[in-house]
Amino acid sequence: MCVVCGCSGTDTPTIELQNQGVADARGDLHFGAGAARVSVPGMSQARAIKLETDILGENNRIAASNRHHFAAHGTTALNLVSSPGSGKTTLLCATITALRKRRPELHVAVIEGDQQTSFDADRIRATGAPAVQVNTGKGCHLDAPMVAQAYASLHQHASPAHSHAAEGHDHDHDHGHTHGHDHGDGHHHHHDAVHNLLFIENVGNLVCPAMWDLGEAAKVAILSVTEGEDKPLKYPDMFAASQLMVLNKIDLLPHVQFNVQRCIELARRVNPTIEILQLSATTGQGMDAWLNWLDHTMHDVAESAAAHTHTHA
Ligand SMILES: Nc1nc2c(ncn2[C@@H]2O[C@H](COP(=O)(O)OP(=O)(O)OP(=O)(O)O)[C@@H](O)[C@H]2O)c(=O)[nH]1
Ligand SMILES: [Zn+2]
Ligand SMILES: [Zn+2]
Ligand SMILES: [Zn+2]
Repeated sequence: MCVVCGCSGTDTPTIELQNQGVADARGDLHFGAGAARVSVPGMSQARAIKLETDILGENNRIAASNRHHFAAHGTTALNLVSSPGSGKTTLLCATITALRKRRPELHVAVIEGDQQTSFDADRIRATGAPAVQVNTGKGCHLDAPMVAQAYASLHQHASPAHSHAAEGHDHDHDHGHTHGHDHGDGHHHHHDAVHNLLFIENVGNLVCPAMWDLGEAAKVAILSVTEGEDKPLKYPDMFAASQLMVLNKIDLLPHVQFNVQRCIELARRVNPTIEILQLSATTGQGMDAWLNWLDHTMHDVAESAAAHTHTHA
């Protein structure tokens, strides 16, 4: 768990209490049994909770502002989470290519999260879609401020006609839309008639990204059949936080031991309402259902943004 592991650098914890694992009847040790559900050397459970609350609170404040900003731009943002190598970038490249044929009017952009390299952003840019790479260094997840900055710079990549000032964020888009509104934060927007889709590929990590809200409309967990069907139960937070589980690499099913039905059962055990799609990003099998899901989700987001406008009016 990454909030209180010390990587935030805000505080030097003092030794207050030795956290001990709790042994069960078999002698197996549980370090998540305390109130903070995590053990940090030299830090009490109360201190861990306080730090996590402060850091996540600040993140959530910025995530809410991202959500507002996405809505004002008619952008549906999806946060793709998974282990390393499940096929997120491959799926994104195939999706962008398929969407260009199916919905040529749709603007698709990508924020690529990794610890190092710009390989993934380069792969996305090769499809013709704008992409910004966000490298986290030692960080194990994207956070809301990173996404805010990347989204601001994507605006400039995608549409030079309406560049944002990095500070003050004072801009007035006018693309001939139907209506506009003021959020009361000095950030006046007109709604785009054009829909935008923003994919955020999180750092490959099945644990930490679960708890960081980026302002996305939904988290999408990608699980590939080479990883084992028990992953939803072993990493429950990620599957509990996700609206959709994409089971990728189904072209490999004949070659691996993977019980699809059991995987689905385990995912539903941690999240009874999770939607599940099976596909192969490389063969294209199951892609239509995924594209339909994207259509429905964009539609739902547009509807709730319209409802939101009315409450402001
Ligand atoms: N057989 C098969 N291979 C796939 C599929 N999707 C992706 N791969 C392969 O899986 C490997 C990893 O794919 P990536 O798209 O780089 O995975 P990723 O999730 O973006 O990886 P990170 O960004 O490092 O977390 C590559 O060798 C892909 O070609 C699939 O549907 N079937
Ligand atoms: Zn972490
Ligand atoms: Zn804006
Ligand atoms: Zn990737």
